[in-house]
Amino acid sequence: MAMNPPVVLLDKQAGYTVITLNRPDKLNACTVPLLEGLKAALDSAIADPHCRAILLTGAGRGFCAGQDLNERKPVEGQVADLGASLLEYYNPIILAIRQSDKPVVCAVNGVAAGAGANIALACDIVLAANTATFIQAFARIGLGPDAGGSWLLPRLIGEARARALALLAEPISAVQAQAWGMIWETLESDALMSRAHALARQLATRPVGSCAAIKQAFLASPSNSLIAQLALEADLQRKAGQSEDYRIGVRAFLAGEQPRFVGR
Ligand code: LHQ
Repeated sequence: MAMNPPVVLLDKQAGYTVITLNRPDKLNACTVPLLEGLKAALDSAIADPHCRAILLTGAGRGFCAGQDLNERKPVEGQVADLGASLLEYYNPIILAIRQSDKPVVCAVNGVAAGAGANIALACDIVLAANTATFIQAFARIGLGPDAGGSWLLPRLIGEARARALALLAEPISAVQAQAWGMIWETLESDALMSRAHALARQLATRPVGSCAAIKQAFLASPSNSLIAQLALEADLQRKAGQSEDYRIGVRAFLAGEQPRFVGR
């Protein structure tokens, strides 16, 4: 009997891990196995001491079309609990990306819709093919924003644009998304993956304490006062300043050499 290919692929490279959503015929729409596979892949990369950066992408012509609507078809006489689905599957994925100390690069290879768009936007550095589009598709099917969209978007592009994107549910091009500061960079499709791998490799050589301090500081910043954030920065810097990588970085700078960080 032919085996179905895994719906999430995990590929360990030197220093970083590539996670690929793999339902290309359905634009990597999220079924329960895909969501479970993505969470398990993230957990495994986060726990892997050899992994210092994560690269997330999609197979085929789409990045992720959001929830697979076949799996969440309203059924006459039954009350579906989409909130439970968010609590069980989507929210832990967004939190894993944001709360991990490891940088997550997202290579948006094609359309990113609904929760699929917001999974991409939760990542630390988002690259996209210049053919890709982002769609806050929720209002097209009678839903509100989820997977962190109503938190992420206003912070990335400001409230006026975020509200209009959510209410109109129209696609915006990756080029427009970059111009608005929603993502880091757009590239020709055939250059996307080599650039994404290069970035992940570069991040994998960074001192892990720096990445952790950066991610923890940015995670806390939206809900902190300046006073609280200054105190947090001092705490994080105290810890970073005691690391072996700090000693290596400063010694290399003063000697005019390239640092070779050891990851502690
Ligand atoms: C799909 C999907 C899809 C199933 C493409 N489902 N098959 C909701 C509920 C529960 C809890 C949590 O959160 C959420 C949040 C959400 O994510 S709601 C938003 C769900 N996503 C959408 O509404 C987007 C629906 N898809 C589209 O609008 C289009 O497919 C886009 C604009 C993404 C791409 O359009 P095209 O490039 O024209 O491709 P296509 O429509 O022909 O799709 C290709 C195939 O993928 C097709 O299957 P088929 O067997 O006919 O070739 C589609 O049915 C399938 N597909 N999205 N979400």
